[in-house]
Amino acid sequence: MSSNSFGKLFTVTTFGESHGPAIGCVIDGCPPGLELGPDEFKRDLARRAPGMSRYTSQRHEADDIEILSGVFEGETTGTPIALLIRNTDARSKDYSEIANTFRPGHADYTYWQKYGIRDYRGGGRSSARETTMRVAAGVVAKKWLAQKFGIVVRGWLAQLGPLTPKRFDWASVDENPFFWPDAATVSDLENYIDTLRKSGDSIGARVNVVAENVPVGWGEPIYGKLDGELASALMSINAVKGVEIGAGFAAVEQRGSEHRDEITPQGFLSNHAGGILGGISTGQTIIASMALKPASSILIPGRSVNLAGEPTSVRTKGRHDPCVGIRATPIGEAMMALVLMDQALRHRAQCGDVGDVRPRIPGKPEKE
Ligand code: EPS
Repeated sequence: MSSNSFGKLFTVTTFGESHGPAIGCVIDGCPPGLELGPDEFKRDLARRAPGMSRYTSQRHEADDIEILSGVFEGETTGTPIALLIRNTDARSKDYSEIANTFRPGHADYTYWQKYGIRDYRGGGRSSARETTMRVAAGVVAKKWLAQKFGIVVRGWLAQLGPLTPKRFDWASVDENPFFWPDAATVSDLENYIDTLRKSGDSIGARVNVVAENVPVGWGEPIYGKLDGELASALMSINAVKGVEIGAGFAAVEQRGSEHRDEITPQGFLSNHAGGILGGISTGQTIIASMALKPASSILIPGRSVNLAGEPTSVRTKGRHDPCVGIRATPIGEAMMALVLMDQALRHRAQCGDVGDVRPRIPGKPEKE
């Protein structure tokens, strides 16, 4: 009932609070024999971590993974993999002023109403700190998907407030702290965030995530559709307010003759479907996009009420992100990988004996 677990055959349960002693997860259902060591988590955890550039929260977490179980002599054993990260840089006094009130636009209010008790330190369980463990679990899923199928899951920042990239180059994405695909306009983002930070405000963003080389056939109609589970997984990321698959909301203005992806023996001619038809992967690139709201922890005072329901004004001090979208790319990738890993195992369980059905249309070439 409490919904801290995710997946059906490859399940991930996360636990912990932002200012508690540690955060962690338990991954169950991972196939045995996958080589795994603590160092493999470092890259993705560092890509997501706060304090890695001056454009994000200045909390400095080591994010060192301890593997507590499920790995023996460097390989997964098929038993639950428990991962732990100790919190090392929580500064709870920043939150003393909001202990008795609610940040407008934050989960402070709804957690309080639902549970009748709230860990206000760093937002407790509602903090984006929890996404660290999604990224950690995603490392395992990404590795298995890459080894088994050559699947590559990767993403980029597609919009920051009013700014959009003018060019697209995968090489640039890894070379700046924004995951921005256009090296020539990175300085626009830097200037924008510097000015925004001085004003004490925050801004929204769009992050795109793709999975290449996904085989045809993954996804379970009707209630386990691949796009349905992907949308749910991406929407479960803190601050996400919208998810699109393929053409997404642009489909509203498209004609059927334009939206449909025509098929030739050489491949599909377009990919408005985002690589999913009827909830099942087509073999094309899976394309998802998510909208992240501007964070509510800002220095500009806003009206709220205190625990007694009396009017008050809230201004959030501390080490906050002016744009949570800047750090969201690895989180989106992780959620995409977790959904795919779970669906891959489920497909193997039910349909592993089906074999090749003709005609099989190559995923490429396609225009995306
Ligand atoms: C967060 C608020 C900040 C961020 C935190 C997410 O927490 P604090 O005020 O304790 O510094 O630093 O991000 C992380 C700690 C992290 O690992 O991503 C929030 O309200 O979501």
